[in-house]
Amino acid sequence: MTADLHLNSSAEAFSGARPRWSREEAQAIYDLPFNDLIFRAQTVHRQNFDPNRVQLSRLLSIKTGGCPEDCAYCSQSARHDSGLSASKLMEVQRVLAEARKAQEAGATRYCMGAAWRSPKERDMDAIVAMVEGVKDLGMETCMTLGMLDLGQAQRLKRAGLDYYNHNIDTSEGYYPEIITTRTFADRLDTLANVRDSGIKVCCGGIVGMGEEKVDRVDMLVTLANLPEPPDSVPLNMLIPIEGTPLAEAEPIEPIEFVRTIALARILMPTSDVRLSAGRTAMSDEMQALCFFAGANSIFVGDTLLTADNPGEDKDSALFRRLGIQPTQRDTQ
Ligand code: SAM
Ligand code: DTB
Ligand code: SF4
Repeated sequence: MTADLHLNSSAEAFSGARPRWSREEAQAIYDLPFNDLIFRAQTVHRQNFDPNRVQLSRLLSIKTGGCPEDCAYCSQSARHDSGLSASKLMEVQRVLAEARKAQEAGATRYCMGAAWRSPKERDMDAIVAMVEGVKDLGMETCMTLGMLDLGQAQRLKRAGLDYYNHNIDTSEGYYPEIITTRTFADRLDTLANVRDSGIKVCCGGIVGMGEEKVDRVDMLVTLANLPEPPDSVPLNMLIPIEGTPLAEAEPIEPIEFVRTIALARILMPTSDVRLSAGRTAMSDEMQALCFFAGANSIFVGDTLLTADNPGEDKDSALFRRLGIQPTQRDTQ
């Protein structure tokens, strides 16, 4: 590793200690001949996971639309005209009824998302009740509510929250092209609050937003060099949404997406790597390659937060063809 590594924010995020990966090392892995890259990723994957098991998470939008942030990809920003109507925070009992259905369909983790810059104090009691209720069902709980301060993170931890999702979304260099209402450093602060409160970190990003290859590599190096690599790394392929600034973004070339998954697996050997948004636009063969490259988790169900997802019939047919079984997990 060389001194110029320290140009990368990931080095700073690593609190002055030696970063685990340099951009140069990561770039060299990303650029390997495809067969060498996938072989290496699959080897690392087998050292840490059952290669024929994939964990199932289910999402629910508990508060949709009307978000004050300006994330260029998002259907829920009040600044874009995506045609989505905004809703209030969902009733706790409705959330729990949806979680029960997801559990019956095989999901082991329930991830609740709100279109907020950050949670308001007046919403915390309901949020806490949702976490406690889903936990009582015996599912792992995850929330994604925007920025959190340490006190909010500690309160969610006390309620029994297992994971908090907060993505860096892209490289530090490309970030200002995508979001201007909160900084990359703000994101790292929230991740630190989540980590310091003892909640597991779920953090990843989006591929296919017009970024360069180097941005995909930098994003993964930042994640791998956090004080601890995220427990869960969702990798989303942009779902282009009409009315957003990225509606016409050039789709990512499938092999480039698979390379991104493989690099994530190699840089973060023990993290769950989730093949997240964008699966409706992927062929079965592309998804099979993503699993071969080390993805070991997906979102199930026919919607994500607001956008379409393949749904149970398609996913069980794909799993049958590939001989993949859903992971059974005990919650702690
Ligand atoms: N409002 C919260 C926040 O941004 O922190 C939580 C919800 S937000 C929708 C969660 C993540 O979903 C984003 O950070 C982004 O990575 C991903 N996402 C949102 N819209 C997407 C799209 N159109 N295509 C792919 N990924 C998307
Ligand atoms: C993540 O990285 N992907 C999920 C989850 N974290 C919250 C969200 C995907 C959202 C896709 C667009 C939508 O449904 O609106
Ligand atoms: Fe709001 Fe989250 Fe969408 Fe950004 S990604 S506009 S913060 S809901």
